[in-house]
Amino acid sequence: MKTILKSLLAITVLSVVFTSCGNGGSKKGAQGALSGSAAEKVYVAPGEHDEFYAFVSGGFSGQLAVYGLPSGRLFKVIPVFSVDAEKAYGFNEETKPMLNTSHGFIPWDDSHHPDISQTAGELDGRWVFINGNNTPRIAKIDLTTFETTEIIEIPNSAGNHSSSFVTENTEYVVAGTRFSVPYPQRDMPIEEYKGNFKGALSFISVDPEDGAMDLKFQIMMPGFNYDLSHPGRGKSHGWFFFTTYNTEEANSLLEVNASQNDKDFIAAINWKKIEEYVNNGGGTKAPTRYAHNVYNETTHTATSTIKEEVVVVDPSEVPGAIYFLPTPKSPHGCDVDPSGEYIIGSGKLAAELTAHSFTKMLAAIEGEKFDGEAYGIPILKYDEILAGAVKQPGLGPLHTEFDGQGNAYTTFFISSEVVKWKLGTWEVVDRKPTYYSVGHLMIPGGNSRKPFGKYVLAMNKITKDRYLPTGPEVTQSAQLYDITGEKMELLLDFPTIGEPHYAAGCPADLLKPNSKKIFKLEENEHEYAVKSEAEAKVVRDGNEVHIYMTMIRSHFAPDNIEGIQVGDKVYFHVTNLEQDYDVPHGISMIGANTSELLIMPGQTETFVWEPKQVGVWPFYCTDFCSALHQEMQGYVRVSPK
Ligand code: CUK
Ligand code: CUA
Repeated sequence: MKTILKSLLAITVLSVVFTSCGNGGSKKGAQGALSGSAAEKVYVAPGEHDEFYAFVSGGFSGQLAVYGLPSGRLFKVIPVFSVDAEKAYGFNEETKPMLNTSHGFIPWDDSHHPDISQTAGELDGRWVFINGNNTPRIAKIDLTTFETTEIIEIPNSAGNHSSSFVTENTEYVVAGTRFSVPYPQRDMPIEEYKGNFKGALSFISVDPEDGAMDLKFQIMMPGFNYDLSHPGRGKSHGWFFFTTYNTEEANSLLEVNASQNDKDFIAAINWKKIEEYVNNGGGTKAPTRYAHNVYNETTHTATSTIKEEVVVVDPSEVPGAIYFLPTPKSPHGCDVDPSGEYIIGSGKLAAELTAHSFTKMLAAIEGEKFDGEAYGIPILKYDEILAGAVKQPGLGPLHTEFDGQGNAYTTFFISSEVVKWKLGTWEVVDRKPTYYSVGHLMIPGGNSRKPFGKYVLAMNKITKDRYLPTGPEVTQSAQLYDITGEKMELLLDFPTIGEPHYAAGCPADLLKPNSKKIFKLEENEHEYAVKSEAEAKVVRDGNEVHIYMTMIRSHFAPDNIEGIQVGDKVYFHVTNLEQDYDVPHGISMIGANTSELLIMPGQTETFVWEPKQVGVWPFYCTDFCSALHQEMQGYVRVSPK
């Protein structure tokens, strides 16, 4: 096995070399091969808008980046799991609770899979969800404000990677653990992994009205590694599918290797059945600790609550709800086509792509066509559920999306390409190189019942020589292909934030009606908000000082503040009185151990300053807001204690 892995690695390197000089056969390479029409297709004239939004995961930056397609222009980096000095997220007092966890304040994570909320299997553009891998969390971003408004920590989980995909009506956003861990978590020998470690699959309900998330139940699965997942849709609505690897339950994946077994499983979970069981009082209320953080858009303040209980379900309690579908060679991706019939498994080390049939799966369950069981969970017979396989399509298949026209597009990491193939006939119809080593790909709506099959966006792990060099670290990138014809056409490369894993895209029209939201000053219920300059004031309480400050073009009130002493803890509660779209003001204070605040119209934000030195110290507006922006300033006089 070691040699196979080694030779696969060698092929990776070779394929990179091969594709980099092989395409086009000249120094111009792929760029030179692009036609003028490619440039036209991605050109969005000054002042014009893009046709699609693309929400691209920021990987180890912990954030979510918003691009326009087809132009590839970056519009916004939405802070999610990491502090962001530009927006004061995680620095100001209002948003700090968003990054609270059962381990304390964690200012970073690794974000992987965004997914847009759905109604009846189609994108509805209300929220986008994304997972934090490292300290397991799921975040919800409100697509009227493009701000993170809720984060829920996932207990009993580690490497929260099968996440965060939504069911057909956003009944649930689902999270799965990559690592199995002792359950309950405790001090025990690692070599006793087998049988003692468990893999939690978590179902977080989403309130259809206000989107409030609630960790409804966790299924404590056998101690495999769980990887990508996707919900059933249409005929398979009510089911959820998760790939697994290391079904050997080896405690080291290095030498004992995870690939002894010819086949691992896709776990098929009938969540409707388990939901019903839980709704009827089933499951065990188990003690645990996890944070649930909510940003209130009226008070503009987040709160963090530590929850101490979760409902856990052992698979044996609900017979007939979970089955294993044997799938070759450590499957990574697990994708369900728009009709809900085909479940595509991508064995990282397999020579083919496996498509299971949902209809056949139900028949096999009905006919009890089992091939033994694992921990009491029936393993379905491979031949009974197989719909077909795409033979020798490439090397290292990872992820598949669909165009809604009967075609599927799969990424191949090792052979660095996107391969287009036909559902049902399993024939390959086109392939195009990526630059290089593509991970996920995204078609807007491509994991829903209604894909918008105009473009596919490939997200690459390696760029080598594609951009101007920037020292040892080179940007990662996305590539846009036109998929309206029989053959794909490469249109554009653009750099990304952090490592782009997955992305979610939708037509811009879906969000446009709501995406210019501003908050009404009179509805601002922030504890320290002031609604006019007349209310601005400085209040001392022992050595705490609260400054109720306003900002409007082009001054602060109060602007000259005296009576502050070394050793005071000074809270600046600053309200932006503006009520026009796109008129934020900023504020920063010399020597403050925080970032600037960038405050949106009608909102209030707070930072803390603990002056250490006597003197008269200036503050100023950091956002060029008017012709008199440079006049928007003030002083604080700091006297000895
Ligand atoms: S993973 Cu990145 S290439 Cu996190 Cu979805 Cu497959
Ligand atoms: Cu306000 Cu510049």
